[in-house]
Amino acid sequence: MRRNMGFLLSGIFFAIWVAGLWAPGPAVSASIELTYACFPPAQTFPCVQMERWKKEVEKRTGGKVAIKTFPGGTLLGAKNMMDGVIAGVADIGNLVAAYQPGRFMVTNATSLPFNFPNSTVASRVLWEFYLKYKPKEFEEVKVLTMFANPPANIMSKKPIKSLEDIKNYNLRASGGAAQILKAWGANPVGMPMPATVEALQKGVVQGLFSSLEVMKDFKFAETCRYVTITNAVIYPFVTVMNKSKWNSLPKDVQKVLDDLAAEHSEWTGNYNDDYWKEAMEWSKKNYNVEVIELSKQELAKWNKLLEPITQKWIEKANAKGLPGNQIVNDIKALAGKYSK
Ligand code: DTR
Repeated sequence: MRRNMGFLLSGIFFAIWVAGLWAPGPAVSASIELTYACFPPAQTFPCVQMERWKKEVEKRTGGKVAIKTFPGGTLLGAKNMMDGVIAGVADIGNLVAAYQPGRFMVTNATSLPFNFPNSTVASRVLWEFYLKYKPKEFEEVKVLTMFANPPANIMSKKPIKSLEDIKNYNLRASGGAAQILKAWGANPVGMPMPATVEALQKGVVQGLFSSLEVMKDFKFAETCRYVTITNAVIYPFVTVMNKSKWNSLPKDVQKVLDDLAAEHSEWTGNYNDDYWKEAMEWSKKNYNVEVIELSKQELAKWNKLLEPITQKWIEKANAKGLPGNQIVNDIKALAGKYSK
């Protein structure tokens, strides 16, 4: 009886296994396959938005397009994303413009200290600003969408409550954000986000300046038990596509990607604005992280120190033949429009 049962069960398992092999594939097999590279680890928001974008494109093209995603810098890293996409190493890539300040000067105007209230507003501003200026810096690629992280704050090993506390303190930041730290008297150390994990462990830096979701996603809460709220600046993220790959796509597919651009920018903003709060709850619960709010007078002192940064950028832009004043005024006007 037992033996018969044994035979019966193995028969059932065998049948399931065979059926698995014969299981029909997806109704439509994709005729266009695209690769998409993202530099930080899979759990971080740049990769979360990548997976959402992939899903939407595959759905909206009825399965005609399939996207193979490469999180964690497995295809291209933070600093070679743009060149890698131009060269066709990946068809699509997501980059942080602030990691190459000189190369993306117009787009990086959005990472001047404008005090955007959140990621959604900053993302919408960024996309509309791009559509208006279509800056030359992206001439060699097709820009698929743009979005911003939530405003940056200080995460540190010691409490920072005043300009005295931040003086000569080694903090990691990149691009425009580094200038902000400098203006406050800190010692900015530039590197892309993934390199920060080791730099903190080795003591090369004592903290970092970025949006707070990284407290959970990179487990910075383990080493940085203090957060000082400054909300000074965002970093612009750009999704770019190889131009000849874009030109080879059928018109209906191009339309799906174009129609998704603004909506996806806003989706990412909303996701970010919810997620950083969850990450901070996690950080407080697991690591007792203390959040420091500067007094109004103290914050006014900090903000005052940032004023020359925008002025300097305008002069530099003008010297390059760019409409510096107009760019800054447009960003401020868009921020006002979307903050309402
Ligand atoms: N603030 C930028 C960009 C950034 C914010 N969160 C993440 C997560 C993963 C990669 C980059 C970023 C920065 O500090 O680099």
